[in-house]
Amino acid sequence: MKYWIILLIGWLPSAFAVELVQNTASRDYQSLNGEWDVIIDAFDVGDKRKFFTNTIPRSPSQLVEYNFSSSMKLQVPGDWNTQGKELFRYEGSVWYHRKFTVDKRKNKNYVLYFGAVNYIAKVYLNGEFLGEHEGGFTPFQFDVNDNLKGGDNSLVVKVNNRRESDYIPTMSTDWWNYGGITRSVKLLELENGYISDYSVVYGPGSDPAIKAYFKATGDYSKKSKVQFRVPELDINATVALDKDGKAEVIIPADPKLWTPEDPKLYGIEIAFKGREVVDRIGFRTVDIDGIEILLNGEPVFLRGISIHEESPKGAGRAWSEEDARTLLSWAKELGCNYVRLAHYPHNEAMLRIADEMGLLVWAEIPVYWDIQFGSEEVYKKAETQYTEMLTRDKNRAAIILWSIANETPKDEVRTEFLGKLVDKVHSLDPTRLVTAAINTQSTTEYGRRIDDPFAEKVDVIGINTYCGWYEDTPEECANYRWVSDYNKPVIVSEFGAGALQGFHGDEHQVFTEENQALVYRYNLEMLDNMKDLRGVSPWILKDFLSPRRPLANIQDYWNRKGLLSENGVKKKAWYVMKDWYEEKAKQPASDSESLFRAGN
Ligand code: GCB
Repeated sequence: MKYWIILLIGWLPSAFAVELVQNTASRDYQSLNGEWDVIIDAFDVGDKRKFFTNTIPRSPSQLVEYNFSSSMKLQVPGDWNTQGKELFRYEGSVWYHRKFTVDKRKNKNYVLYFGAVNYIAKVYLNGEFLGEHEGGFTPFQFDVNDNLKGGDNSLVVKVNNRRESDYIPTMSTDWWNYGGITRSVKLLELENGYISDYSVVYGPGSDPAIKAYFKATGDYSKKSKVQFRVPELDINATVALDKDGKAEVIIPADPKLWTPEDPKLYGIEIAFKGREVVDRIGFRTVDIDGIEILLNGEPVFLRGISIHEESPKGAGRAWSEEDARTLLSWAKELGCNYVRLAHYPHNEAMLRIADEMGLLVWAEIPVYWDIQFGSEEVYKKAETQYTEMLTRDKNRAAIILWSIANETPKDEVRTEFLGKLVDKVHSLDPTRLVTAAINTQSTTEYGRRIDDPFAEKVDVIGINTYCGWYEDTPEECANYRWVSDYNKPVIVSEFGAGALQGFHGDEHQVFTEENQALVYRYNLEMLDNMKDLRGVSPWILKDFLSPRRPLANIQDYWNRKGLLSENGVKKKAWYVMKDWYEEKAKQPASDSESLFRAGN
């Protein structure tokens, strides 16, 4: 296809405030993963004693009270909690150090890229402070052209995971506060001028087209051209950059659309100044129409499961492609076409493999429970975390829902904060839907009423409900009738019950597998009666560590609501859910118009 046009309009997920190199896997880089030296610094003495200078004692008479080379070692990426007994419950500072060697070349741009560090990272290269990043689950980077030396370099990162009231998340969460450099570290070796960011999406309409955006960084001129190819669609377009190094283009195209059943991905190539970046992109649309969620214009029912980013083999942060494949394969085995990636941005492998496997995704940041909604500073942090996640993941077809928050108090201050964030996310990405997990429904004579004013702001309403576990008896759930004040699709984003795998007994004895299965059965009857229901993601795929779950011999600090044990052994409720999904997959996704609108 040779026909292309340039339009400079802003309907793409594109012009973001944060600088992040898109698709680092397709760049030249030196991996800085592996063994790092660490010093545990519970009392934060390292700043004053200048650990970042990595001073090596010069003579036996010189007093230097730290030494990286003789200190403890930890693997990066990886949380520290599961790498040493003394660190299991540790919350505080740990200094990381490693050396690396660079054959520094002229006409290259060097960028130091961190996949994620929980929660605060202060980064020093060769004794110089590069900067600080806040937020435990999103990437960040530093331009290191001035600080990087040819030959040996010394990199020091101070990591702190102490919880604070003005952080996101804040003091209390129902998951383990894994600290450390939890995702890969890369020294990117980029060209002098390079395409730092891009987005490629499908636009429907009477003239279907692929819309692409490119942004160059470094050395480019107004005349510089980007070559954009999608070989399978015979697309080969030459796009000129504007003075800010940006370009947008619309190319008429009729690709095979990405669906969960047939997750077709197209190879794309972006060539600039002799260097090519490659990616695999799915083309699809997502929309709503009343209570329907439309994927490529067709109603879809989201058969999902909630997932924490925890190792399939037990405790520890998951980060690898192998972990992602295991977790998402379990979701497929359960009969899912959808996953809720709770409660923070998961690693990039989860999104790329969801694209590959055909799993639709709900993504979220940890605006969880009672963060400081009254603080403008905290609001800015939420925007930053959202922007970082969106910038990294905007090219993943799998993501259809950006979730704003989980279980937040129903009051004006929070509703204003979240409303602002909805508007921001919509403006950053007009191609996807916005949702939130809401647990503040009112009680009626017959069940529950969705009437939280914040539900007005979102495209799709997420509902967390623990009927038969935290409230009411399992049997009562079947009689629940839900009404909604809003003509919008509803996803039950959480329901569930705890069970210790292998613990058997009476159906009404809590924590037995039988009881969990019972709670599931009655909740599924409740869901069968929710006419606005267009998706479900029970809580949760597998048991996960949580400091809030101390019950000895049952919980032992594991939240036991998994359909799988912490090591992946199936509980009885797994089969209840799987059977329901099997039936659901045979039914049409849409139902008649809601019979349960409030006031009907
Ligand atoms: C919830 C939270 C989730 C908890 C879950 C539970 O409502 O959203 O983070 O883990 O309940 O197990 O209580």
